[in-house]
Amino acid sequence: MAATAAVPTVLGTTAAADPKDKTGAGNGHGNNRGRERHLTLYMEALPNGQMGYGLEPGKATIPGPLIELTEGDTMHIEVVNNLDVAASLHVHGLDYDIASDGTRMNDSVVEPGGRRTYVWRTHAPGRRSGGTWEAGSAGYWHYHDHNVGTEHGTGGIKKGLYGPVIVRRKGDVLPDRRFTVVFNDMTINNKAAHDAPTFQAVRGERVEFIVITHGEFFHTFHVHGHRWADNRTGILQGPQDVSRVIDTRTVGPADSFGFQVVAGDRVGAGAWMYHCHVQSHSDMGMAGTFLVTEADGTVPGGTPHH
Ligand SMILES: [Cu+2]
Repeated sequence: MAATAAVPTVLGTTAAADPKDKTGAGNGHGNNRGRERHLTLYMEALPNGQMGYGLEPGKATIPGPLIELTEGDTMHIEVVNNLDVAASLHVHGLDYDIASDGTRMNDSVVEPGGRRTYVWRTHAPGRRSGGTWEAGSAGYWHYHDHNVGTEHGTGGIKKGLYGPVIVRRKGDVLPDRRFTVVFNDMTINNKAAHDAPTFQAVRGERVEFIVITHGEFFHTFHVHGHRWADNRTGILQGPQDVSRVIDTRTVGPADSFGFQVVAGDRVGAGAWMYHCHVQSHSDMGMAGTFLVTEADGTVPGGTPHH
């Protein structure tokens, strides 16, 4: 059976929580007091000239660890640069001061051998003092280097310095499994063509995909046999929810989205393909397997072959 891709996860519910619950200072409207959390990320060289983020020295992965927060949380991330080039941590979608921008322009990169703490804040939806409605931070986001190669991190991203972020809203349904798919130029998660990761689940499990694109191209994420609502979570809120139900979505560079499905729902276990649906891209190897097994581990039709 194919090995399942494993990326470390920093869960909102367990890891790295600081019991000292603070007042939510800096969270804007203050009505959603989250936790102050702390994390260390190591930027490290990987084989074949690649680079990654990891939670421990020697444990870097591509993509980097999945960092999961709940609206209101503040995450303090101390980044240790074990690379031989200056690099950084830049996040999308969250709240941060300019000192946590992770850019050369704002003097917030980490020199080789150095450390720097970046602070990410999140907030719940609410009404501004002026009366306008403000969206919350909840969503499928991502982080990446913004310095290696060029001042935009073009080289760092290409080599694998990127990772997923999920911000939950209180009360969101939690998945049994989380899978990250990053279309990076013509690779999936920087894997060689025709060697895309296999994501494995048992029929009936609630599975979450987070899909991110980097690099030079637009892609269309598609998974066989499963469909989702094109809203924040992928789950319809009820019969009044008019979100489109889709099974393919276009993602351009730095775009990200995510959704939850029930593995094999109405279609059963099987080796279900997922792939970029730009035909030449899938033909060139941007395709992998969402392997849904029965509870006993078997797969109708057998395990995938190429
Ligand atoms: Cu593509």
